[in-house]
Amino acid sequence: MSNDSIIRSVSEEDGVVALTYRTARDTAAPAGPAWTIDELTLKELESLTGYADGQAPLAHFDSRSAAILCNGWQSWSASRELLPDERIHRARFIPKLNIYTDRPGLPVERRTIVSHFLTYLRNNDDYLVLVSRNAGSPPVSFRVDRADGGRVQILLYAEGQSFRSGEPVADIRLIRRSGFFAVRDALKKVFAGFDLFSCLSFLGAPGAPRLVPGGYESWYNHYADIDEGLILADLDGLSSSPNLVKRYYLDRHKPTVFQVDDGWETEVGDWSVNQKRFPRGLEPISKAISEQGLIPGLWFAPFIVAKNAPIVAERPEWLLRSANGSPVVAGWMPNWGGDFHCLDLSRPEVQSYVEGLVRRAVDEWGFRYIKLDFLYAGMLPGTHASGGPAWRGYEETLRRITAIKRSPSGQPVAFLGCGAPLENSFRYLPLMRIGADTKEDWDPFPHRLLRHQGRPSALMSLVDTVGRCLLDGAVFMNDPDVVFCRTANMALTRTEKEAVASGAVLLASQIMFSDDAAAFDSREEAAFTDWLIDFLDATAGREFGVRRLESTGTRRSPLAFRIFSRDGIMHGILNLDDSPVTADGPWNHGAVALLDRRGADGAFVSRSASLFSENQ
Ligand code: 9PG
Repeated sequence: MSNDSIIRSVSEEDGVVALTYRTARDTAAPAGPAWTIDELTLKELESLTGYADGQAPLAHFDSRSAAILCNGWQSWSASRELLPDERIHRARFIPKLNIYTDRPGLPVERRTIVSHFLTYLRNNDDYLVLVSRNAGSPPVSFRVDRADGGRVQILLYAEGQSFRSGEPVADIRLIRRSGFFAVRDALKKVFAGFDLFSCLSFLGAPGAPRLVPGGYESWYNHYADIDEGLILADLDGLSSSPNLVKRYYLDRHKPTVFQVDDGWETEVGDWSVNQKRFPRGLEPISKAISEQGLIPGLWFAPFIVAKNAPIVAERPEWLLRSANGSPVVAGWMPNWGGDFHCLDLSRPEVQSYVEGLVRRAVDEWGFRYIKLDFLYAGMLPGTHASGGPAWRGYEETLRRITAIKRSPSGQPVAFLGCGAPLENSFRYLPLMRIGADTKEDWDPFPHRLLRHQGRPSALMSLVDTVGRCLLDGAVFMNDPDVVFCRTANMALTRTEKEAVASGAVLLASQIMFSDDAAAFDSREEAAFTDWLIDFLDATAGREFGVRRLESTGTRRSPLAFRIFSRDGIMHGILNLDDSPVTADGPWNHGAVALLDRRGADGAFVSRSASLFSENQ
């Protein structure tokens, strides 16, 4: 133990080791964003897992060569395994973009790997996992150092928090397992006590083996440029053309979401309805959606405030401020007037205000699926008026919002988290965006040049979908962001669209769609929609795992992955690399292709997905 104010105790259940930390005396978290409560060598971690299984000695982990998971702080922060020569970049030229993705005070580092909530070391199929079973405590970060045989520091973001003697501080679970599904099963067990998913069951088809919420959202085609006419036209379009939502959800009588995204509000921070765009308000919109048999959904970013929003002048004391009294900069968005700010969620009156916004949307406007976005801004450091650590106001606010469980007529309400710090959110927002925004373009300039992890990009979004796949169904119902079928306003090739759809269908849980269904293009779009529905049906009810493709001796390891079903019947390759990759697998031994994107040379083409089945 590196810290004498903290006591670690070790126990073991079902082959999972619990490292529980308590204070040895009354203790205040030190000033600053990171409190190191423990440091363990890889050797110590391995010997702790000697409890597990009690069987033949397990393979040793080599910190120099292992793949190590770097799980980003919030939904949009990059999440991927890193090989020894790999790292995650921070944004350059516009450093403010890093506010979106950094854990405050603990950005991604060059020398070590900083992973939040969850990390693992992986050698081939063997995993050594560390995860924080957070039941209401400071968020945990793992700083993993490959040097000197390997070392893991456990860091808390607890600034401002005081602990009584003996109070729990952190509960870390250590899991050593062979195989993707064994790890996910262990995670499921660790988090089972929270009963995370029953509140979402109304979004799934009754009796279906898997919960696959889905439907339409307005962002990824019109972006913020929406109004009543356009939203109602998209709504009508859904039932009038043979689009994905109609054929896979509506025609099969599955619960279907229709979510209005950013653009309805007067201004970010002024959550009145934009009168120019929605002169009749939003009630007629939600009514029309409900009458078509869909679940009306609405976007909010309730913790952030644009500079010009009236609340800045009306309630200056509600803004979170830094030590010098100026409002904390919560991010930068040119369309919102540049820098924007955030609310001080430690104030009960701010909590009531935010809760009231959501209550109005549910009780008066009629929405039952609420996308809560830019949530990271609720955990920024600042001079919180009621004192205490940032996570506490954040959780209390989420608790109050998500206590809204029913509409006035008694129908259930669901929440989707987005841009959210994962660890302090899962107990409130089990339906969660787990990656950067996707885009109708693979990885466009100039954003790629900026190296912003959270840039809207089909590639970045897919990398995160892979990186967080282990959490899907264990801690979150993962929302991978939308799939695209359309051909208008589309820079993705057919093969790239297949890769986007395969990531969503096989490696995550929600299937949303933003296409303009009224403009359905009968030839190409119908062909793609046909393929996607066949693909959904062929893979339905199966659980899939993913693993980085082993290096083939090239200079650089390709950004490519093996995909495999739990029943061992389906195998494929997701090649996100810009070069083709070769790999051996059942496709070389008679398996039937569901999707085959091998070139004439037998290599899997760049930016593609392929899937094969051994079921004749
Ligand atoms: C609406 C959008 C959509 C989208 C959300 C969120 O890191 N960034 O710069 C960044 C900015 C915006 C953003 C995501 C990342 O988009 O994810 O689905 O709702 O807001 O404004």
